Amino acid sequence: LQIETGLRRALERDELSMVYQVKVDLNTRAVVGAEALLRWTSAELGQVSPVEFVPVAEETGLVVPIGEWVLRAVCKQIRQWLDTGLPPMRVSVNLSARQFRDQQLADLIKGILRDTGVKPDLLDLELTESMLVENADEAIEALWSLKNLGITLSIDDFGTGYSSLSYLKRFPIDALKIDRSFVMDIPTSEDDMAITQAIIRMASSLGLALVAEGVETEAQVDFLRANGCHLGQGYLFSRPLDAGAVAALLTDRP
Ligand code: G
Ligand code: G
Ligand code: MN
Ligand code: NA
Repeated sequence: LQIETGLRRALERDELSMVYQVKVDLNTRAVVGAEALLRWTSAELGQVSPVEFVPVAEETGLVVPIGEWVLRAVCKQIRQWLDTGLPPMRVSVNLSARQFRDQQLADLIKGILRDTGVKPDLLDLELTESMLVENADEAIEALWSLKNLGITLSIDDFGTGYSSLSYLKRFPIDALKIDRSFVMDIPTSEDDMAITQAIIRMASSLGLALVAEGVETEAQVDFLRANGCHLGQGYLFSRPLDAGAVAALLTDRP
């Protein structure tokens, strides 16, 4: 209840902010994009993790105005990075199930892109498998309405849900993100390595880009590269950073 009450006021009190975690090319370590992650610093509760408040936002419907704030904040940030002369970088936004089911989502995003003057190919949306399998035909329609804007679509936490191969083929998606739970125990868990290899082969045969999540060690990088996964994200490369730190990171690199 405390979370709900606080969350209702979070927007007007300006308690929400975004941090960004980069995605890198595992071969060159060049930054190829970033994932936007929401942060809430509550006056009463202090830092609250999205793991705690996103489900509450989802249940109460607050995720709709909050999700709109996130999309706008991220596009404004992309605009600002471009205006300061940084090279264009695609940013991924995590979408909640409720936002995805909202018929107005595509129009909302179209308006935000127009208002901020951000080209659609600089925006990516991360969805989860469970959002897609529940009502596959409706999901495909919703995916196309987003895809037709010119943005890209990724499946987050891949491997933890129940996507069948045939569904994956029907969805107009661009990328999969291998869930951190499979990456974590490389190179000790034979099972996780086998699953990771299977996901890499599948993504490759479906022509999908692939990002490994939660990369923390060089041994994981070696395994992923050797098996054909060329993009990664994780604490080994960078923790989530505020917008200024991201700009510094991009500027520091030759
Ligand atoms: O790194 P972090 O603790 O921020 O992420 C925890 C979880 O919260 C992840 O599952 C992430 O996808 C989710 N999350 C982070 N930011 C957002 C957001 O803006 N919207 C939604 N719906 N989920 C988010
Ligand atoms: O569900 P989603 O993949 O969006 O979750 C992103 C979450 O994963 C965020 O909470 C982020 O801080 C966390 N995260 C990102 N990289 C790493 C990592 O290398 N190790 C661990 N343990 N968590 C990570
Ligand atoms: Mn994500
Ligand atoms: Na993820």
